[in-house]
Amino acid sequence: MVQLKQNPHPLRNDSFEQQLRSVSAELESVLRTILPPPNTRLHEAIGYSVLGSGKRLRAFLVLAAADLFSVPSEIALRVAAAIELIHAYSLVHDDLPAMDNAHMRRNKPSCHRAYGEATAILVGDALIPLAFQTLSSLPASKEVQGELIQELSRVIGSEGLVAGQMMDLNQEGPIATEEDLLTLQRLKTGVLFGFALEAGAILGNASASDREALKNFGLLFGRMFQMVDDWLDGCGDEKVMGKPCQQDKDKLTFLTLLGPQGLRKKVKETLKEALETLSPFGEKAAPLKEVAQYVCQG
Ligand code: GRG
Repeated sequence: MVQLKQNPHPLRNDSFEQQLRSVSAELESVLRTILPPPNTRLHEAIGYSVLGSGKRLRAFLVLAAADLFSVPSEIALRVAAAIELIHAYSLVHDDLPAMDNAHMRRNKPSCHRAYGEATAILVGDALIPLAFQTLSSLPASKEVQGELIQELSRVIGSEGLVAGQMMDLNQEGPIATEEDLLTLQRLKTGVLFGFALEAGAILGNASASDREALKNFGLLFGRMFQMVDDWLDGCGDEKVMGKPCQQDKDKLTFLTLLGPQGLRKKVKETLKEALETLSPFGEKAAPLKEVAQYVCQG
């Protein structure tokens, strides 16, 4: 059995920003126990891509969802780490010259700019099995491990994240309608947020209806997140974003589709809808409500 660190629960602090910082700090220590030591160039590049930055929203969502069912934070943090490893892989590969060709990520040169393209591809390749290894060594029942592994492999595969990336690169035809855009964003962004929430429910042996409600919250959260990301790309500050803006001005995005005012209205409506999905959880869902409101501030 893996030895778990007994720390105070990172969601037991008063302010939301403090909770997010606590989750990030706890996650960072768990990630350091999971990642290989920086004893090779590949391992160094893995650490470069995973540690030290990122908002850790997906990790926060796992912790907040798991806490609804009183799952120990030490277990939820390991699942959060697995999701953050997958997220890091997707960013490293998304930045590659054959994809978005992005030079900066998290306020520093993207992995391929720092270590070269071949190494960046291999960093992503190595992060995927590391995430699944983390789930398969989780101190939880085989059923819980199995469900997490099955669902994560589904959402990141060719009917999930990878399908979203294909669409985003126009490899499945042009993104022409609002419906195309909603599908693209659900696959590229929504499903991993959906899984973060569902993972909390799986860990907590939640009822089917609670699990569904949380997954729906995650999907709406992802849509809202992407709407705000589009708004920031068009109207935000590069220094705050840590990456160049105006990258999507020639694409169909929520901003080009709805305009700044229409987009603000849509974000508000989506927030309302997302918060409604949390009604079965009452007061206990406060951290989830706060993270949704935080994301909408942009
Ligand atoms: C399969 C190569 C491949 C990619 C999958 C998920 C994805 C497609 C690409 C990731 C890149 C991307 C721009 C996704 C859209 C969602 C998004 C804005 C991600 C950035 O997430 P943040 O802001 O990142 O939470 P931090 O750095 O805070 O962790």
